[in-house]
Amino acid sequence: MTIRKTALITGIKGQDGSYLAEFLLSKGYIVHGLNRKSTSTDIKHTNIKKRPDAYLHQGDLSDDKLIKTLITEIMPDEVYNLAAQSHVGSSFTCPTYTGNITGLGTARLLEAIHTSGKNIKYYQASSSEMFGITPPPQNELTPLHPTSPYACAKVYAHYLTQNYRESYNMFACNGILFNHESPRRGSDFVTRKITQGVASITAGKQQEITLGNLDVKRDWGYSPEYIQIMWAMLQLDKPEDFVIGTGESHSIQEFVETAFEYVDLNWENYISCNKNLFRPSEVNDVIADTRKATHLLGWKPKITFYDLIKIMVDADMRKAGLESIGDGDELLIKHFPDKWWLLD
Ligand code: GDR
Repeated sequence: MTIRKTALITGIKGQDGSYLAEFLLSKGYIVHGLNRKSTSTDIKHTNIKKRPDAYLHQGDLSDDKLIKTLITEIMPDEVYNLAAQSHVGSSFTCPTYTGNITGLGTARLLEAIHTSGKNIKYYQASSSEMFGITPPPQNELTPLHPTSPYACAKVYAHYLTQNYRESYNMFACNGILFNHESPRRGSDFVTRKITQGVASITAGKQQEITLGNLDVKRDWGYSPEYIQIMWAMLQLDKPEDFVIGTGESHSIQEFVETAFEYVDLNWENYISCNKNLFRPSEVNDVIADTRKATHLLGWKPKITFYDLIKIMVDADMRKAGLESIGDGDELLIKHFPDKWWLLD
């Protein structure tokens, strides 16, 4: 008889958390998830809730007692720490909250795991934001130079994960993930704000999209691919840190141009810029150097920048009550015939 594994996912209602839950359930895991009351993303997590092997717990990473209780009562085999105050722009207006959840929340989890006495494998959602102004390409050895309270909190969590690994021989990995998006991305992140706006403009329900800095560049991939590599890291023989991305960057303007082109509109008629949406300091460009992940994990992303935009626009067209253009859905079926998540 095979023994079923149990996983605890913090941030289970977020984009990555919901995909990861579905992925682990499809692999036969029992999944516990922590989610905070106010999660605002429009995730259809009902598919998680309805599953007999999935359990949702309400609360957040500021609650020491809850974290300890969850770890000691569930005694999971694997913990995926995906919860965070994850909006970089907002971290400038709520730095202490960001530090408490994104930084100290990690300390609470690691300590609860350490004192549980069980060999629990731990995945920490580290971020390309930690590289800040250090020029691309960036890999596991690139110096960190964070440029936001969010990134500073992530740097603390990143080093603490390494520290618990080295001090207590814990199986703890940092996945330094570059931007990864999907139709489940919250609409306060730039990609979804654009694709939702494009669909809404096409439906005649919106006149324009107001954005901040269009010149900055990001290395954007597709979230369902990224959560599978989180799991793969915890299946290795020894814990390591990995950079995960696509290896190419594009500007916000290129994203805008491509999304409008897909629905046959000229972006210049629909975009306005507002300086108030600029951040006090920026990460100008990031490009993942993923040679280590390719070598040790077989990492090779299938969905390109252009595919990602098609998938996201198509999903938002459907949500706006329109016919999707079509290529996006075809791409998903082609690349993921054994698709374990629902089409959004
Ligand atoms: P990011 O994602 O900060 O890279 O962090 P986001 O989509 O918020 O911003 C990307 C870039 O777009 C510029 N931008 C705008 N951003 C938003 N949100 N809204 C706008 O209107 C807008 N206009 C321009 C931003 O200035 C920025 O440069 C994401 C998060 O998921 C983090 O939690 C994660 O760690 C990193 O990706 C990797």
